[in-house]
Amino acid sequence: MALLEILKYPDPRLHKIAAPVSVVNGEIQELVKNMIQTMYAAPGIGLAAPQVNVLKQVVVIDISDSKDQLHVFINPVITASFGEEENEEGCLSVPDIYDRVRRATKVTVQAIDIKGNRFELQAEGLLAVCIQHEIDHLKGKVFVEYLSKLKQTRLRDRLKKQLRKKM
Ligand code: K1U
Ligand code: ZN
Repeated sequence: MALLEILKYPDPRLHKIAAPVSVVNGEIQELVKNMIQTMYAAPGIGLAAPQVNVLKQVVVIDISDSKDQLHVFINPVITASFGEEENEEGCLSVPDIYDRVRRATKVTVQAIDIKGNRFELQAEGLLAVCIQHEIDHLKGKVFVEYLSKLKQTRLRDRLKKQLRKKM
């Protein structure tokens, strides 16, 4: 297993669109294992393949404190959503930034698991928020894009300044 490098906003590669997985083979299973290890090590509660520069529709999520409620979603699609509420979100690609985002309260998601079997899951609370956040990553969308233009400009300027300091 290996720890993968997580791309940091405003890296333009975070805005590329991920392609569906055609077959769940050994290569995909290896990617999933590495993503799980990277998510737990970060630490985070979710990770989407484009965040580690792989343009495939693969997501891992574990919102539990005990790290024993892992979900793997390959080619996930939200087929139904209910309600709307605002919650605080963070992102491993935007370190140290947390802000409120309005999303559906409950979602139904269809996906393929690590063994290649199709499944459907109904989620609410933090799991529903995280599923929507990760599926956005597959579409090239980062949560800060829901914030006001002013906040986005300030954030980009701050991150660019930090990058310049590091060089
Ligand atoms: O996609 C990502 O970058 C992962 C992200 C998932 C997420 C968090 C909160 C709301 C929506 C989506 C994170 O994991 S950020 C880190 C985080 O939330 C966390 C880290 C350690 C312990 C508990 C939470
Ligand atoms: Zn994220």
